[in-house]
Amino acid sequence: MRPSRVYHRCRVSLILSSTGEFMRQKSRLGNVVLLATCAVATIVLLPGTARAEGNLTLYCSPQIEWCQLLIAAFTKATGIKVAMTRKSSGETFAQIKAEANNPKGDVWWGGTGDPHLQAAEEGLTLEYRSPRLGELQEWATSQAKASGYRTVGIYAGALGFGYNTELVAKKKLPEPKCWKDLARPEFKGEVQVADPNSSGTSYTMLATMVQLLGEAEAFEYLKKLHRNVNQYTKSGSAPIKAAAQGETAVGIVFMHDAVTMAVRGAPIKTIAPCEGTGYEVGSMSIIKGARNLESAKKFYDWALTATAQGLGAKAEAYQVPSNKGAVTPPQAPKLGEIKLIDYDFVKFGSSAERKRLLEKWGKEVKSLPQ
Ligand code: S7P
Repeated sequence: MRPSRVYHRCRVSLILSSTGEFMRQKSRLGNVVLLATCAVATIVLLPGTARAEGNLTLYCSPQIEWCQLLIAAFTKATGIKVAMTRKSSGETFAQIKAEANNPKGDVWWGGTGDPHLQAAEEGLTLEYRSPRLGELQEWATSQAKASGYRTVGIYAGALGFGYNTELVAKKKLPEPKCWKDLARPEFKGEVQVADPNSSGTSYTMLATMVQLLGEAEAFEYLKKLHRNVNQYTKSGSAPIKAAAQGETAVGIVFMHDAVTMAVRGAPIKTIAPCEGTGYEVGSMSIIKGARNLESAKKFYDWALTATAQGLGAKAEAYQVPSNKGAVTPPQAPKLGEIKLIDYDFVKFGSSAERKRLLEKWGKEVKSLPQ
């Protein structure tokens, strides 16, 4: 079975945590074969009741809890066994590109839309028109049209930040409400954000600033912000997890990731920045050269259903689903009430622009002393 090739590179260390959703899933499924941890988590699920109906290798970019719930439900519905790896959006794009001559994944599910569009443009993903396209919101199908049907929107979410109210009060910091507040000298060492090379969240921030302020002013802002950043993380949601733990005052993340922390009881306030903000169209693509193409198409069609998209809330994932019939979780930030920019997905998801901005950020921002 192909996934075992993944396992031998990982040190098998534990069967994940003894708490929460995973254990509930474990008892529902009965038969969790193996969970290995290394840089990523990889799982093979063999539900007791379903007949083996094929295999699927899934590259998953959203929250691990959602990825796990999704594959368990898919296997239960179809009998198709899934080997899943969770990595951030930029990292998954880099992996698919590196594997282009010998593709190992079948479907890339979730993660910000820009690198999915870049993968489409670079011919790394396959054209597929799901019969379910008609059930989707216009913002999801326009992603499909823009890519020549090599990707499709599965959810949306606005960028923002969250802060630890207790830490901000304790340190007597002003309550941040705007992007410009995060660059103020009082916030030195108090802000955490991911590295845009690995993280789709952080690339969304970079592209948002360029669209909101114009490129020259955006880079001046990012240089000032750099002085306040205590760490550039690999994963986009890590900064808000750190804020929830009291390790940083502010985490720049998608607003729904901050909501998840608040729902779990952390003293996190979610902010839609006063100047306006960008957003993502989380996307899904079939990888060109997929070895399990039939399973890939079945997963793709299933993942667009209202039922599959309704699973997000159960995993405390509060993005807005793309199927018009799917219920938007009440906790999801209300996109209609947020000052959203008219994010140019075609431009900022293009190969040349993404490469150029990332290189420029590396040279002009990351390399500066703090
Ligand atoms: O945590 C959910 C989410 O914010 O993560 C996805 C993102 O690609 C993964 O994070 P990074 O690539 O930034 O590490 C988003 O698409 C999704 O909404």
